[in-house]
Amino acid sequence: TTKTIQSALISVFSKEGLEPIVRLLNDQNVTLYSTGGTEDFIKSLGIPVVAVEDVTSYPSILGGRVKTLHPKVFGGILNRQDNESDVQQMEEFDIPQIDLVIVDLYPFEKTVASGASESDIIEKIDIGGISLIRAAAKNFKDTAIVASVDEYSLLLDMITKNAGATTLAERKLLATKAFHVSSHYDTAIFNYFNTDETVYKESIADGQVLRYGENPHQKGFFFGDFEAMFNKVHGKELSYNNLLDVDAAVNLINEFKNDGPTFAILKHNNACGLASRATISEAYVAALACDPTSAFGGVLISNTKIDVATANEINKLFCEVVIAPEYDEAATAILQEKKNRIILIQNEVALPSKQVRTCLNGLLIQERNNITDNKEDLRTVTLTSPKEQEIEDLIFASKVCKNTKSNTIVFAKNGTLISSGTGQTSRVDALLQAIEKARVFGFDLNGASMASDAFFPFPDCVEIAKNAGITAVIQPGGSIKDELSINYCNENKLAMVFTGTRHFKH
Ligand code: 93A
Repeated sequence: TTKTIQSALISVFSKEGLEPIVRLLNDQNVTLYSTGGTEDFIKSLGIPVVAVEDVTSYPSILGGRVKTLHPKVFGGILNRQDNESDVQQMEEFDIPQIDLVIVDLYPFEKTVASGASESDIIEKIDIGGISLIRAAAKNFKDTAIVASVDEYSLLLDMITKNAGATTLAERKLLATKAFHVSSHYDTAIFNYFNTDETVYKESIADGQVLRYGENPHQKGFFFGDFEAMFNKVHGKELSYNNLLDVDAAVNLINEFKNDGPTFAILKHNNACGLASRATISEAYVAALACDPTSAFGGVLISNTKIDVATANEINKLFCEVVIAPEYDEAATAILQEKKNRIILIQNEVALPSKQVRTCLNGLLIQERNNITDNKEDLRTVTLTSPKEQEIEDLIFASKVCKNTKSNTIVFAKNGTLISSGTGQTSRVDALLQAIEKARVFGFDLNGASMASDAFFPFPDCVEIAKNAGITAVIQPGGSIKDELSINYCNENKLAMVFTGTRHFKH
């Protein structure tokens, strides 16, 4: 699989950086083939080079539009050296073997950016070069491709290291980089033509055109396989905002996959109700009690089958979406009474391991937050240890925290979300919001547990929490001022555990 380079076709727009490569190849007695301007450049270095025209017996025609596009060139690149008929045809048609292709494409993007005229831009759509790249990359088993100046140093390394030879793995790596170049190039051309997003809708045949985006004046699209994740049983079309809430709901309920019956209610991507109980109808009632005001128009999700009792309770509420892994037949019938209500059956489908969002003029990509805090991760840092029920509640609250916009503070008690502060610019604000919400909905915070998505830089949060009735705290820890919060807890008999894992969500 290691191949010694004996011949190379070089066709580059920019001649920069080419000299050392050409010299090295020449030192290794590689036969060089080249196109007009590149040929002149190589000749000017005093290095022998064969004109492509001499291989094809054709001149460059149509003002250079057709110079390398010829069976003798592409045959030399695309032939399979372990294929008998290929080998025989190479001989029959007198096709020279080409082991290495070096291309630097016409600078399409630069030409567009320069404000050139349409006809100048069109001339800068490289046809022969892109074909050379794709052909050589396709035949990486036999041919090496360098599709960009950026890969010159890599090529130099490869051929100096191996005395003019490339390995299969190296050629495959070069091919991967080459397809990156060619796909980027064609995307740039597409974007230039698609000025008014003319073919946007058609080009997302696999995607879904939404009624609109976040607001009615914004267009919106969904790329994904909704049907793989859900069976839609009933209801109107999902909106952009519905999809975001459904995503948040699925992520949240997945944390409770292995727990008993658990029901969550979400609004604006955050939980406004969540409870685990012996039955799903009890869980629903407890979840709704957390914040019945916010629940109006919310997205509901259950980790288990929805029965008739639960459906009857849900039916009293105006809600946008109901999601569950299963429904009793009669329960579906009840939920369907509201014409627009969206009813989804959630299938067991893994979510992508990476999360993507736009950032400035590019993308931010990150791994999904795959850590769910569990009992084994907890390190008690205070003299007082959390009681058994508190440990359950701390884990429960931490799972909600992880799935709530930062900064966030979550209160939980007896498997029930009591209240939370969500998406605040300060942690104290999140805490005060949670306390106020608990008060408004008539909850007693005495003996409740508190979770924070990130550490406390000051002891103010534990102090305010303590005064509100909180008895146990879960947080990642890791502030240089952790001791201040720990000391306060010790002086006031609060239990606090560290998880070591921060759960920011922005
Ligand atoms: O106009 S093309 O699309 N037609 C071709 O057959 C062709 N072959 C190579 N442009 C073509 N090229 C491009 O010419 C290469 O991608 C490179 O950018 C440029 C090198 O031309 P020269 O060697 O004449 O400077």
